[in-house]
Amino acid sequence: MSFKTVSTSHSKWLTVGLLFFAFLIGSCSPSEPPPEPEELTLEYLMSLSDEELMERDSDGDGLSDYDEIYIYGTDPLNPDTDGDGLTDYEEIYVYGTDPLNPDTDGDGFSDGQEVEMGTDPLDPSDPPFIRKNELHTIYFEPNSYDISDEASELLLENVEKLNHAVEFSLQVNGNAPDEELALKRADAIVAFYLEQGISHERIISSGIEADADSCEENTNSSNCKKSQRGESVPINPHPFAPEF
Ligand SMILES: [Ca+2]
Ligand SMILES: [Ca+2]
Ligand SMILES: [Ca+2]
Ligand SMILES: [Ca+2]
Repeated sequence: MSFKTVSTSHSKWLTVGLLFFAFLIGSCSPSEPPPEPEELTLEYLMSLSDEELMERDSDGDGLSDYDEIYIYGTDPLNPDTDGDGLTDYEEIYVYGTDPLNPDTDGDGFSDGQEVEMGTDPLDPSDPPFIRKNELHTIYFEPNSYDISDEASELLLENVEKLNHAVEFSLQVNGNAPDEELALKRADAIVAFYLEQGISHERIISSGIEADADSCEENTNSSNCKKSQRGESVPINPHPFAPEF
């Protein structure tokens, strides 16, 4: 009976001693990381060892925290650092684009948009693009629908752009104080494009009746000039337009 009591008291002391020893080791250990916070921060990740960072992929994009922080300079807590729709991993290992630049080739379409469109995110001339005001507008003499030599040259430049950006179609607008003349002007421009080999399917045309009073006071006024114009407006075939 008495032997049993002594034994219990011994084991009690042994347990206390072991716990104290464990506490000492624990509190003295310099390499123990702070507990993982509920919301990960870069600060917390920076407190981890290289080995630990190499084993972690906090944002699940396929790149280790170590590679993101020390090799690529990307955000280890954001799978798409530059916000262009492609993950950091895809940019580095699949498309060869810059994970820190949303538009690697600088053509105005983001890397993600280019992948979606099937164009080359590393080639600024792909897709060939005609910007909104890039096609020339021509002007007619009052009451005429003849295309002047000067206007022909401008239209030829338009043809060149349309031949380069073959996926583009265009809207031709003839303007005139009366509808009949407006339509004739539109038709004249369309005929010019057809002669130059632009396919009929690519052209939509309309005649627009412009302000009939605009030329009465002054045939040189900007309003009068506007009513004598023939516009060629490019129609973007892509689901996106460039940023600039
Ligand atoms: Ca990662
Ligand atoms: Ca990205
Ligand atoms: Ca681009
Ligand atoms: Ca491109």
